[in-house]
Amino acid sequence: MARKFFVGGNWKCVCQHPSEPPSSPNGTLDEVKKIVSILNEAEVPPEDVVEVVVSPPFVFLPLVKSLLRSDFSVAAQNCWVRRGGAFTGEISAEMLINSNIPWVIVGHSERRLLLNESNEFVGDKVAYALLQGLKVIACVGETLEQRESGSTMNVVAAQTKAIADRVSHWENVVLAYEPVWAIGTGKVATPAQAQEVHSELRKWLHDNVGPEVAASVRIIYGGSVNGANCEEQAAQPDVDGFLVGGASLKPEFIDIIKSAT
Ligand code: G2H
Repeated sequence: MARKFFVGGNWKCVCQHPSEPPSSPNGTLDEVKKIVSILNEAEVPPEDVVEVVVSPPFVFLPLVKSLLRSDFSVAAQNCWVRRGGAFTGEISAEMLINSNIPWVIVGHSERRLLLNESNEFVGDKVAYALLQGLKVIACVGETLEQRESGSTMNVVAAQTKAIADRVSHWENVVLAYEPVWAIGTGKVATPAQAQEVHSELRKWLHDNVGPEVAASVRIIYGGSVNGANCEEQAAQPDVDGFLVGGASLKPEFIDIIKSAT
């Protein structure tokens, strides 16, 4: 079953102190507009070949959505785990839907590790977001310590199981395998390392969810993807695209999108 290549740009929260020279241009309105105009002018493969979704910080989401070319889409970087209410600082799935934001990233390792989001909490969030009609980029991945102790697949399977236990329809889920040791470090997983985990994860889905889901769910790779390493990664049979952080703010994001072909 053909899986459409997926490229996500995770702009994170890279605001810098004004006294520092800018290295990541997503901190101000002007910089955001500049990134969008570069994307809008780029020549990329058509929508039926690659799905492109960018994820700016919440405050820029409506602006980016209004300015962005119509063949690209937008994602929030998080949402609240349940129905909205008295949860100061949170943004609910309902609000995203009401604002016509179609996608949300859930379970990024920065939230799992820094904000103590557990597998169960992430699973609940994925299920609730899907129920409200959002499409979800669900992130999984092991730390360096876990990889070195040989538990990569156990960790990734447990993270995926917490989602599978709560979700019965996978059409609107993209799984992002992001080894924590490769995130923002410049230390990208080798294509063989990525392929190994992606294929094991697909096998896990086959055995625990079903053959159709295993064949159709897109498993994308994230962690120091850039214009120079994307081609080789994209050539792996179980790598269905990328979730890109740092390089999604740079012109090389276009090269990463082009690696779909
Ligand atoms: C992993 C990735 C984007 P980067 O977090 O989700 O970031 O490409 O900067 O490693």
